Amino acid sequence: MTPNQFLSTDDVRDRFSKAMSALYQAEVPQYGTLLELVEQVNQETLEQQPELRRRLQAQGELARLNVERHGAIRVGTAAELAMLRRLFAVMGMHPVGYYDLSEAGVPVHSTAFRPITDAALARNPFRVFTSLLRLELIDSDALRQRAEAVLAQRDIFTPKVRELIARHESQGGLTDAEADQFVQEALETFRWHQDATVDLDTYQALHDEHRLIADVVCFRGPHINHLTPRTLDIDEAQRRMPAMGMNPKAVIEGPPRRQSPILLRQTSFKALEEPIRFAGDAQGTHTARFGEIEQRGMALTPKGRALYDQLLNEGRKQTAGLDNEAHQAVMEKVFAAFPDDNETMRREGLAYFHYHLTEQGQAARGVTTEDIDTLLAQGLVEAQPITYEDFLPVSAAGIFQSNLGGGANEAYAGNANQTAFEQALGAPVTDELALYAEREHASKTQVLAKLHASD
Ligand code: OOG
Ligand code: NI
Repeated sequence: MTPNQFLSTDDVRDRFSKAMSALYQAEVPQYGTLLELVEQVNQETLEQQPELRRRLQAQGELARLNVERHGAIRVGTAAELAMLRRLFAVMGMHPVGYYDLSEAGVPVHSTAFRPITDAALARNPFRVFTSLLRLELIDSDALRQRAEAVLAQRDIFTPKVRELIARHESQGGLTDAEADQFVQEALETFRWHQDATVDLDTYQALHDEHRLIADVVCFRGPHINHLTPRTLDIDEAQRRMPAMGMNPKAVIEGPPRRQSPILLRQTSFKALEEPIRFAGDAQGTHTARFGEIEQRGMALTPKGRALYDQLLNEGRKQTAGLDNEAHQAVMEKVFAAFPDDNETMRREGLAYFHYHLTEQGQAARGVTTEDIDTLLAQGLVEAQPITYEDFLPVSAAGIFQSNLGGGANEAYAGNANQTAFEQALGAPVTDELALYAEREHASKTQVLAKLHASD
């Protein structure tokens, strides 16, 4: 069989993300309402801001807007994480970034599985924030061993999906029919299970250590715990949530509202309390799943990110306990120190940009200058901000905590261990900043090559 008889990994991902969205809508009806709300706000925003529409169109982001989602799961063992890496690879999703949540009192560390090339991101940027439970952070030997024993009993993958992953690896892809089967079988890993694998006492003991531990250990699989659409106006979406029956968390995480949005702003609504049948037939409830929305802005360079982190920390000292309106007002004041127009941010090296030729640039021949700034000034080249495709550890901690009822344990802090995470994963994670830098660099090289060509 020749490689072109295989479906592209981008198509497999697109099918899977749509199937996942349908599954989650069936499992959590409020997610369907959330999608409607986001779509409505996005439509209105695009109508009110033709300039934004033009920009998104030019960046190739308008087309992906309606398919754009991220999800999150949490797994319990190195073997589960390593197998997930192979499963996501079938869909062209690779581990990017390392997030240490122990700092925020949550006993996990994480990566994001996502597409990495310009073309794959434009097609469907589906991402899954994936956390690995850190049982080594549990103090009690007895409880840790109990959790390990429970996890050792389960297989979160169907035999068929294991077979299809191996086939993808050996033959270099999946056919159309195999891809459909893969999507159905892979979905089984992410599905919700009403039956716990443990009795109520075990659940309670793990829950008392940390709610997250019970969530990871006590079920047959790592149920998808949220699926997040991308909104163009998160302030407006948050405002409208209560009227649609959703109770948003107190504040929008991340940077404040800006002319030139940076990184990522996020808000979520509380987890649902769901009925569970425990081993031995006891009835109880568990809360795990929630709703979230996000607004994405531009990716920052290490210099821009350092400024963001510094201002975020300053802001956080002044915002404890404030409601969203007051919180945002403080953040806006603090972030006045962060330049808020694309050109200044580009010149100062605060954000990443994608360079392309203008119409005039496309007609030009034999240009000799190598200097991008000169070419921009001459109108031959245009710079567009590169969208941030990743996550933010402080925001993620806020999302975890608001949905875990504030369950933070300071004893977990100070335990970043990227090496251990990569060992469990069976591969290094890609540095997200290096990826943006590469994409910026490649666009520059391409533009210069075209302008220098003499024919
Ligand atoms: C993941 C929380 C982090 C985000 O968007 O930052 C996250 C989880 O609760 O498993 O999804
Ligand atoms: Ni999320």
